[in-house]
Amino acid sequence: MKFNTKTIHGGQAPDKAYGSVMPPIYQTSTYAQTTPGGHKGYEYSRTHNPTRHALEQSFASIENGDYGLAFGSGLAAIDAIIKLLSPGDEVISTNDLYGGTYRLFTKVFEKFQIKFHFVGMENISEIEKNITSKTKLIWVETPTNPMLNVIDIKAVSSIAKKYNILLAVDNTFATPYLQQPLDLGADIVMHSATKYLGGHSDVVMGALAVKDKSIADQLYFIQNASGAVCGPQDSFLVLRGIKTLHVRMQRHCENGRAVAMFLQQHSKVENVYWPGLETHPNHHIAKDQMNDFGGMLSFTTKGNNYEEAIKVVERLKVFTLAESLGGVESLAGHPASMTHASIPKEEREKTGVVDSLIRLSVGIEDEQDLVEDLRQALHGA
Ligand code: P1T
Repeated sequence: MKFNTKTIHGGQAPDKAYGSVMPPIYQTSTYAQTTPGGHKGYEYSRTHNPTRHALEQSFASIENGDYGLAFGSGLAAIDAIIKLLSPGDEVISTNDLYGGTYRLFTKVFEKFQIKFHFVGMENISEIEKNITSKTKLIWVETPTNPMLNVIDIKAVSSIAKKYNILLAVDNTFATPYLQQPLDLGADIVMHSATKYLGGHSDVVMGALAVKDKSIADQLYFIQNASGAVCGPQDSFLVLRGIKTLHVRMQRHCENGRAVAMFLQQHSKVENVYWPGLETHPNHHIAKDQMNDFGGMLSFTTKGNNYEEAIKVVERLKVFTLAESLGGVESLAGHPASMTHASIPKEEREKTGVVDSLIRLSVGIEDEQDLVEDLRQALHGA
């Protein structure tokens, strides 16, 4: 089955009871048993729920995995991955990453003696320099949030395999429409399904997909034991969202290109970060690893002025100033004060998250309306 068919049919068959084409919303916490243990595969909805199960099969299918898992948020999915580790273990992570992931790593898991090294993985040799006998996981976000750095998953995977280290890839920005990390050698692929998979800014959810049964079994154990699962209604909404992922992504990519081209030639704009630009330092990797370049981009205004950047995002009318990304509507954010405020200023500035940085999640509205909105917002800058 090809990707555009998997989004609609992957892992799903008409419901056995009445043939409903969409999996029903099994809004139940528990299931009747005829005798203790005498049930139809479902006992309690933290452990299994048929609507969630249909969604988990869809996750596995679109990521070319064999096992899928759904969680109550992207961070809950990351939390489950880190719980594969033990005190004393070390993790090497991309140095540019979602602020909430950084906070989870440094403020929650460091307390449990897990050590995190944040490195610029655009230069692959940086990873090997930080590997010790305690390194158990490499955490890659690509493209990164918010600087849109592109990391060579295949190259990182060859290092991970050489040292027998797990490789997890946060595929939120790219989605499996653009890149399929398990096929490039990753052991675990993770999503904030809140974003493009759901696609309509109406659900908070996390997703994992893996090929290896023993990793899947450990993750299912953690999912059930820690209990950060999502409900059936949200599972249904994300299943519905995934059915249009490929058509939405196609338009996100087209509009992303139009906006990047517009910003690149604008006199008030300093830098544009979008992997599709030939001037992007990792464009060659993106071209190789991704099918297109996505709808996420960031830019800085000339003069690196905090107040000026804030005024630009306030003036936007079609773009909504909001946290999050990946929905059909265009959103704008100011990472330094919003999504990445939990990263200390000196740390975030090292990776380029300066005060004038503005991040755009380019939606699927009319391309000209989006460009005109940015033109008027930048006008007074
Ligand atoms: O918000 P949640 O569903 O828990 O997902 C966390 C997360 C994980 N990974 C990446 C790459 C993300 O972008 C996010 C969430 N990001 C935002 C809310 C944001 O505006 O960047």
